[in-house]
Amino acid sequence: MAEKKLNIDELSIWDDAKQMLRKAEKDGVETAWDRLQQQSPHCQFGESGVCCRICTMGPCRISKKAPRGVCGADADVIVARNFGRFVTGGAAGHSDHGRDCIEALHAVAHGETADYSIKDTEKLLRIAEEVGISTENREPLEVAKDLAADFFENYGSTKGEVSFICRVPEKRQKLWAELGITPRGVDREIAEMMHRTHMGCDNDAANTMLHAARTCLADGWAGSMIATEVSDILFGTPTPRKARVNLGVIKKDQVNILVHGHNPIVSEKILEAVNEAEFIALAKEKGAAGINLAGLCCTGNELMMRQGIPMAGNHLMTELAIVTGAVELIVVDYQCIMPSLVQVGSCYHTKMVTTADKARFTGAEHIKFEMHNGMEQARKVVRMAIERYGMRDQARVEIPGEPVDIVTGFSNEAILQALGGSLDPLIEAIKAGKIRGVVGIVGCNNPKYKHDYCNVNLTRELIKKDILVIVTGCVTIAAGKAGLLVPEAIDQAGPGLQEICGALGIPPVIHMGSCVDNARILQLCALLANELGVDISDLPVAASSPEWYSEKAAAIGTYAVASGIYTHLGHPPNITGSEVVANLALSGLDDLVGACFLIEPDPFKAADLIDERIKSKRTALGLGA
Ligand code: SF4
Ligand code: MSK
Repeated sequence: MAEKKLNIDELSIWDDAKQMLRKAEKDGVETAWDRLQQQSPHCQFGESGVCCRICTMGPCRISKKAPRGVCGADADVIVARNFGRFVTGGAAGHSDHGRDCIEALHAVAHGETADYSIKDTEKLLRIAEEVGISTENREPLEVAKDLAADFFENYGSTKGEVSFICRVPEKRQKLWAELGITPRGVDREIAEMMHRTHMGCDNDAANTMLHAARTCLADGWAGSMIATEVSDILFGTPTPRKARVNLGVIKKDQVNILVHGHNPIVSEKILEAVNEAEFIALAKEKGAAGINLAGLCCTGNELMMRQGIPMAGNHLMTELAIVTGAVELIVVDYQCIMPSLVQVGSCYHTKMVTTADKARFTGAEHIKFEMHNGMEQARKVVRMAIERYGMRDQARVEIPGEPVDIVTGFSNEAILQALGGSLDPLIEAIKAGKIRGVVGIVGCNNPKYKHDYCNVNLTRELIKKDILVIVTGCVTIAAGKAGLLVPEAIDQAGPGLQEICGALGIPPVIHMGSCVDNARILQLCALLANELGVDISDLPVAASSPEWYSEKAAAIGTYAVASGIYTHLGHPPNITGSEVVANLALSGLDDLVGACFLIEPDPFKAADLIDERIKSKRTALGLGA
């Protein structure tokens, strides 16, 4: 346990979190906040990015006294290399998730699985046509074979450019070509970044940073975009629906199963299994009123967007969900799953089950999900959860609060439908200044911040300024708990946004999905730019990740900037040790790609600065500020 007692009231803005933090303290459970205290203060060399561990002549740390590593690399080279590898980790995570989705599509198309199928044939055919695959007089499964093959090729190096380059506005395509950052293939850019950052290879910081941008563009416009589109094809394109959020969705009298991670390939099967009559009967036989499935983080977002399954919490709520003492089993796929969940689970009766060979946790039970056995494995998981219900100590159960209602499911297709089939009403509202701009707030939690303080306050401030907010990833739960994801939240918006969202019956904060689904926002920006005949960087739009923590969030920020979207982060990546890299990120990129990063920890100041940027873009387009 931490040496100094934590001031729990300072750790989160939420009552459910604070109540569970008090219970964790009482139950002797260590959380991320305790461990942050143990890890503080952080190493300054690491934090500023000037620690290099790339070869065994080092590790080297750059300081005034020792301005170069053993090989002669200076702070600029070391910081750029570290940043390049950092975002490459994120691009690899999203994109490998995308590859798993293609494998599922391939298996369905080739008849290798009875457990998965194509749920949105119209989208399959539409996407196939979009990337140049003929659909005329062809069976959907034949088209699916070709689409899977095309998407697999997006990972190699033979295509020359990724398939969804066809969505990118022409001006942007030309700019990328001039800069040499057109994404060619996911694996190619990732491998090249690892090559460039080997000792004695790319020793020009700006050049390394440009390849970092290219690698992230391969994530945004290929890996993530493919993950999103294939998930829609396999599991259905989201449409608006109601759902509920916060720890109150966990049920005292039911078998509680939490899904955590990112890929719907596992969580969709778990959902099917919990609805099977045999298991509901078994749960009742064991004394439970039923089986309750709830989500965490992004696989929760995926299930909520498509199926309306409730969300128990975001990144920093994952340990606290187990602290309720009412969770029988947590089943995970990959990414953002704290290793500590095994230990927290062992303080109660909570079993952790892993499903992917690439994400195993010591102490968890491994039930490997493959294309041919998804349903069989899901049934094993659900049966295991039911069997554990009898092990629950009801005296230790404490479930805080009542769930909050939200509306979810805003895919681009759903938005277009809400607008009557064309973007014109949105464009007219932007031109008239009723919607002054659009900001995508994405991403995570980080215990270095008061949990969700920045996420919620930035969202509130922007809608007050008539800026439509789109949320994805863990910010979604924050916005939902704050009551911002329901149509009634227009009361908190400016008059223009109130009028437009009120007329459409939609919330002023729109939920668009998980962290890979930021690709939906890229596509929406491209559609708007194409419609207006401008580049993405000309639009009154911005992105933000106020409480980010992950490599993936940094990759998202980088592909947003390289796509022309001004991007706010609450704190910088580990780049402050190099003036060259920091200046490039904070201003230099604006000259190169028409957008850059803004770093501002205060959500109120950040809202003003984003507003300034939106004003300048509106003015340049000849619109009123
Ligand atoms: Fe040190 Fe250079 Fe090796 Fe990095 S690559 S550890 S700076 S010698
Ligand atoms: S899960 S990357 S904490 S959004 Fe996608 Fe949440 Fe950030 Fe992970």
